[in-house]
Parts: sequence; C-alpha cells; structure tokens
Amino acid sequence: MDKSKLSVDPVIPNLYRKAREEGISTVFDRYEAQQPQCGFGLTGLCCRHCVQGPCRIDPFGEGPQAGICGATAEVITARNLLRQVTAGAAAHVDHAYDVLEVLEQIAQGTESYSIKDQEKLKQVAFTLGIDTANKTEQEIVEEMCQIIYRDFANSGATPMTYLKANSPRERLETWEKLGVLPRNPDREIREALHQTTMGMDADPVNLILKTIRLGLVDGFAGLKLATDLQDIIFGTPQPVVTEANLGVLKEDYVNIIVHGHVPLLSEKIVEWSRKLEDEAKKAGAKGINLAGICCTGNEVLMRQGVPLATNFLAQELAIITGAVDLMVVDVQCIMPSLAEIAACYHTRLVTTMPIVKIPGAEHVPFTTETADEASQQIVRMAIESYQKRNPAKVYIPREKAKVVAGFSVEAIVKALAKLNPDDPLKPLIDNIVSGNILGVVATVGCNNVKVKHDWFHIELVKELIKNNVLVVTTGCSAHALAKAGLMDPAAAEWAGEGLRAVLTAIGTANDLGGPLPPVLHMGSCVDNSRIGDLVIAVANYLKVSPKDLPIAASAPEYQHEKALSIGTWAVAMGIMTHLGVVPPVVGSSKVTRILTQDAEALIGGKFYVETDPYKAAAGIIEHIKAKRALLNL
Ligand code: NFS
Ligand code: SF4
Repeated sequence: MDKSKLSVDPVIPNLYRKAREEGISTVFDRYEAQQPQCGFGLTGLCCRHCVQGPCRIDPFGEGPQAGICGATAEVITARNLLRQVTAGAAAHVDHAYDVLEVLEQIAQGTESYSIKDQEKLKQVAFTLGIDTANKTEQEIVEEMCQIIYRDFANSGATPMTYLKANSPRERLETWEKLGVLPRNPDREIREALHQTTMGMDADPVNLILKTIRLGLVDGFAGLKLATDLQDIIFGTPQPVVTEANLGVLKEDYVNIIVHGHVPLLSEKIVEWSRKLEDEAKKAGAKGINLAGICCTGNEVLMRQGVPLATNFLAQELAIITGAVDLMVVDVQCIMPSLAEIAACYHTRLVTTMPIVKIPGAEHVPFTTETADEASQQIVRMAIESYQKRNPAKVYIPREKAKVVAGFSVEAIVKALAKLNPDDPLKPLIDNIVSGNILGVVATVGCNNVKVKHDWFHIELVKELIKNNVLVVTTGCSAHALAKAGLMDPAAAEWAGEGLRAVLTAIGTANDLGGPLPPVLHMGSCVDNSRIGDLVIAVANYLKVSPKDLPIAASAPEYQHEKALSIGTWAVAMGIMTHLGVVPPVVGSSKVTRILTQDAEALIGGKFYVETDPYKAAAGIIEHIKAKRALLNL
C-alpha cells in the first residue's frame, strides 16, 4: 500500500515500512485485502437476524426489495442501526457498572481503592438528592450506590433516576413527549435486542425512536455514570503537561503500554510502575516508562499526566517499534492481531478481563480483590521482558508533541474563575455573545482505516479554530489532535484573532505565561459526558435549551458501535452531529431522511454526513451561524 496514503502522522511511514520488511501485516494491509467491501453491508441492506437469511435488498431497485420474511430496506437498515447502538450502549453501561461495583466495595471497606475526590462525591450526592449533612463518607457512598443500583433493578416504567437528576427540564419534556425516556438500562438493552429479532418491529419510525432511547441509555447509564464515579474514585482531572506520539517510548527504560478503557486497571499499573521503579533499575533499566493507547490512555493522561503513545489505528505499530516490553489491555478497541504481532518481538501482551482473552496473549486475571497483586505481577513481567529486548529490532521514532490537557468542566470553570470569580461562566458567554468565540465544536471518536489516519480530525479542527470556533475533544480524536501539536499552547497561533485573544486572556489570568491551547482535551469517550455537562451548564445559564446553542459535535473518523451510540445521545441532547464516514443506513432513503433531516424538528439535533473535511467545516460553521442568528447574536 502507498505509504503516503496511510496517515498524516509522521511516525507511521517508517514503522509501516519496518513492518513490511519484517514480514508483518497490519490493519492497513488487511484493509486492502478486504477490497472491495460488500455494498449491501456498506449501505445497511443485509440482514442476518434469522437463519432463513442472509437476505439482501437491491439498492438499485432491480433485484429483491424485501427479505424472505418481507422486511424492507427501511426495516433492515433501522433494525441494524438499533442493534449497533444497543451494542455501543451495552459496552459503556458495562464499563460504568464495573466502576459502580468498585464504589460499593469501597463502602464495604476494600483496601484496593478509595475515594480521592470528596468534593465530587458531595456534588454527585447533591445531584441525586442525598442529604450529606452529618453523614460519613461511607454512608454517603452506600446511599449513592443504592440509588444507582435501583435504576438497574427497576422493573416498572419509572425513568432512570440518574438521567432525570442530570438532565435539563426542557430535554426531559421533549424526551417524554417522544416516548424515549429510558427505564432500567439493562431492560432497555434487553428489549432492544428483542425488538430487533425476526418477526418483531417493522415500523422504521418506532425503531428509530428506540434507537434514540438507547442513545440516552448510553449517555446517562454509560458515559455520565462512568465519568462521575471515576472522578470520585480517581480524582477529577486538572490541567497537566505531557507529551504525545511514539517518540515518548524510551530506549533505556522499561516501556509499558496500557491499552483499553477502564481506569480501574490502568491507574493501578501507574501506581505500581512508580513503586517498583527500583526493581527496574536493578534489572539494568533507568526506570519504568509508562504510556497509553486508546481511552485508558486518555484516563491516565488526564489524571496522571501519563504520556500518550498513539491512538487506535496505530496500536500495532507501537509494538513494531520493538521497544514495548509489555502491553496490558482490559476491554474495547483491542485488535486481536496484537498477539500475533507481539510474538514477532520480545513484547508480552497481557489480557486481564474474563470477557477479553486473546490466544497467544498471557492472561493475568484482574479483579478488585487481586488489583494490587495482579498489577505488581504485570509490572514485574515487564521488567523481565525488558532484559530480553533485542536492540537490533528497536526503532523508536523521534516525533512527539507537547500536550496541555486535563480540562474537566471543573478545571475549565476554575480557569475562567480567574477572570470572574463570582460568575465564572460569564467570560465564556460574553465572548460567545461578542463573537470572539463563534461557537463550540466537540470532535470525538475513533480512527477508521477507511479514512487517512488522523487527517480528517486535524484538517477539520484547523479550519474550525481558524474561524474562531473553540474545539473541545475526547477519545482518539483527542489523540490525533494531541500528536499534531494542537494541544500545545503555541498552536493558539493557528486560531482566529478573536479566539486567540480569549485563549491568551485566560492563559494570562492563570499565570500560564501564554495562551491556553485552542483545543481542550476533555478526556476519554465516556468523558463525552463532560462535554454534555458543559453544554447543559451554558444552556441553563442562558435559560435556553441545548438545542439552541451555537454548537455542534463531530465524529470525523469513527468506527466503533460505541461512537454510534454516543452520536445518538448527542443528537438526543439536541446537538447537530457530523459524521465523516457514511453510516450503514443509506440503503434506505427514508431512514436516512429521518436521521439527517426530520430528527431536527422532533428533538432539536440531527446527523450531518459529510466525507470532505473542508466542506464539513463549512457546513458546521454555517450551522453555528444559523443558531447564532436565532439567538440574535
Ligand atoms: Ni472511543 Fe476509545 Fe478510540 Fe473509538 Fe475506541 S479508543 S472509547 S471507540 S477507537 S475513540
Ligand atoms: Fe431475511 Fe427476514 Fe430473516 Fe432478516 S429476519 S434474515 S430479512 S428472513
């Protein structure tokens, strides 16, 4: 494959060539081997929901227009989308539930974890209506767990407490009117799977409304719940300075990479890498160097300043440096190919979760009870592995970028408070009103091998900031922008004049000796809930609905089902959500029209599909300007 077409990340071509020379195939080669990909699948027109199938609908109208059971294009595409969004929501809810169990174990006295952020605990307790006066920390945690567990045990029609407690009234009314308020999240996931089996729902509108409901399940029982509880246990992020790209690997250190999503594991690896530093020195290394990939990388970057190795699409190339002594993974976005590639080097690949085992990897079971022992064992395995590293196979790229990250809502408010201690949101709002900030866009989501790696993220964001749009970001989008230097305060130079002035004013007021970066890293994909919180705070301040704000979201290179469920939640929040990759629904013009047009009148948000970054930027800016006009700005 032509190296120049793979990525805009400067480290990729050399590593890709190294892989080829060593006879290793990567995601790029496997993608090529899959060409041409099936047109029925690409457009969502293939159904395998029963064993009479697979059935396919001819998009050109010449062949069959219904599956064997009679399901039409609109039924099949809507049903497939609902299944994907349900799977995405299930992944996030399962993640949040794991953290909830640990919170409960803290109340029961486990020594593996503790409460780091009492402030956040009180804030979440307050939101849930818990009276914290005269209660011990343990009592507050117990009560909080009970309330949240009740959502998961609820057998009636009552909507989820966690959603109700965290949503603006106008949104709740809209969702109620549409009949999309979720009840018990587990029940919603179960029902959606039922609803999409053979011989069930054949009404595309009803299927799409259920999809929106599952988006809300994701947003509140997944994203918001996970972020809140993780902040309580591990602390709410505050600004950190670190670095990004494979240049963060170090030749004479034990290099450990954490990859996956849930900080329960990665935080422990950080802790034990620091504690076992001396053992690494005894083994001849200068110390232990930790770096992250994917969203668990974001979690430890935001809270611990751990540097970022790379994002989703380059996870294999990290191993191809030959300098990774051990890669430890938990859940989600882990390519099964890693085991085969690690076997070509001294790299040890370690799985830790009962639901993620990869033949060829070593498995070290990780539970709350074994968290400390397992983490020590894994760090020691890395130290052993370091001694087997083959210098002849090592190539560490030089490239890395400076990153200022850690922008939780709390951190943003704290920075703004330096400008106006009594009314911290006012400077932000004033600058939006004056037009210094034209609007705010969240770029989120993955890499997708169908798009030149990182290219869409970077080009889109450069266009936006040039036009005075403030960009907040999470996930692998944040990684792309970090590696491209957009989280270095020096990148404020690329921002338009108005935005640059605001970034400089905030930076100066906070004694940063320069501006804030034009792109604010708000965390992992579950931390999209932070963006939701910020949107709600600004909307409440202005006494409008989130749907009225001059904002948008974009998933330029998304691939995962989780990205589809997050996008659906954003649309349900009233936010126009751009997709840079065509979603597999275009086989039905009706379903496409509902999602990209009709949705706006119903719920305030809609999907906007555009595969050219410059046109997408223009479309987003046009949307922001239209929203400003409606607010008389
Ligand atoms: Ni989000 Fe994060 Fe990356 Fe996509 Fe995967 S790591 S949870 S799904 S690929 S952004
Ligand atoms: Fe075909 Fe209907 Fe079965 Fe789907 S559910 S595979 S369309 S017969």
